[in-house]
Amino acid sequence: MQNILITGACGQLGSELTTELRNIYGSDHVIASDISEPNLLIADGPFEYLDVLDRPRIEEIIEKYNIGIIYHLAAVLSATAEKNISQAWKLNMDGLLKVLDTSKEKKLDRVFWPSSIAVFGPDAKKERTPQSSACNPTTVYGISKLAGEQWCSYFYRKFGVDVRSLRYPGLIGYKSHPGGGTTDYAVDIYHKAIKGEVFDCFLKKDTALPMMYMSDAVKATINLMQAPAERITIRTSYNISGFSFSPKDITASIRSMIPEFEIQYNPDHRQAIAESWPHSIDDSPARTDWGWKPEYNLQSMTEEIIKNLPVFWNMETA
Ligand code: AKB
Repeated sequence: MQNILITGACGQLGSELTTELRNIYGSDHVIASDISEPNLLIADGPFEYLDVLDRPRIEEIIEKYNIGIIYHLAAVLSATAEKNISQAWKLNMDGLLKVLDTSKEKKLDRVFWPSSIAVFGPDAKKERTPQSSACNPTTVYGISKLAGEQWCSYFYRKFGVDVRSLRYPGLIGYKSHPGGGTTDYAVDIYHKAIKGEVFDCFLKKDTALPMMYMSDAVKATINLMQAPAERITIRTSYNISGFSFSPKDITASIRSMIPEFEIQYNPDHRQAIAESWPHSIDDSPARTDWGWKPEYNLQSMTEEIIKNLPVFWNMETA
């Protein structure tokens, strides 16, 4: 069997995707890699230190483990990217190019790379943004994701690299922590609410953004990667949608379970990033091509997180 390599496996998506892929294919077949120490979720299987800018090291790991599939997740997210433009560009672009070129040279079976709703800029349609709406991003992160999509399409057309991609909305989970995104508030808010603390929100109360519960994001990623190649008609990146909400909406959802929860609003530089993005996404091609359908909505996600986050904290400290 060919094995799977995940870069950026200690990140928010990487940790939960590694766990699920190990459930499906067996721990020994899924190699987690990152520049950070493995966290609790991914500590039960093979782990390699990997800086994705180090191409010889990527090749060494591919050979050592007979890697056939890469999930290349290592990236700098939107808010952090605005603070360090060149480092974000280098990691997001050079990292992707090294993975794509190595995949071509080593004739890997398949590659996954995450894009984002950040490819859309202020002139895209705001509601139910279609797959082909104007992509004129105004953030470094968005520019890197848009360029990355074109590189994926190029490597597919020119060299036949079977690279597949999703434009993730904000991802929300309780088992792992986000780092440096504009949608991160929607994870932190649950931590504060359960601890009984006031939440200081860096977005305005009516700023609606597309979001998705992490188990839906993991399911979408694996479904896309398992789909027969002939079902994949989009080789840049697929729109996918879960649900949309504003800080005001998530507050109401949390208050349905924790009525005393308090929030205050102090918008910062991330407000401008959020305002440049769509409010909601039309994901018709993903539904038609490979059967995408989310399971969670805002309320079912809130209920699951509020029930399980304290249990997870106990496991972390045990
Ligand atoms: C971010 O906020 O940067 C990410 C994203 C929407 O891609 N969560």
